[in-house]
Amino acid sequence: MKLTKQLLLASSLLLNSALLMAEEIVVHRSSSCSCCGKWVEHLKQNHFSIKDIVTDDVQAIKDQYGVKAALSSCHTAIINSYVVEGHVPAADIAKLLKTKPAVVGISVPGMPIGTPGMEMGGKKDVYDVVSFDKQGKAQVFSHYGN
Ligand SMILES: [Cu+2]
Repeated sequence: MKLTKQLLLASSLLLNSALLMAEEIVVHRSSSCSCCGKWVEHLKQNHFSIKDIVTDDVQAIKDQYGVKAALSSCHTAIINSYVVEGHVPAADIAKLLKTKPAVVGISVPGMPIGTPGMEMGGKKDVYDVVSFDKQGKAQVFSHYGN
């Protein structure tokens, strides 16, 4: 029956999104980084399950996962073997998990104002979320602002 098929499709879609959120994100950040904590709050609000690792040596994690200096930001997170560097919006992490591109991870290099965790009133920088490969070659993944 057509209806049964639609019901099956609907339930498998629900299952997919449930699985997506069940994926744990491991966040490495230093205790002195307040914007990192705010980004973790942003993930919580978007129903991610979070393993929050406070460390004095976030750079060691960046070196381990191949996050080059030009791509780096304050905190480094890992989800489903992907690197999520810096103040990446939750929607882009969901997009990463859904589209599964052949990249090392995604990043918002630096700390643009107006990214999740970097709110400063109504001020918003124009910024890109980039994906990057092992060589550190970056490509625009999402664009925000004008
Ligand atoms: Cu930050």
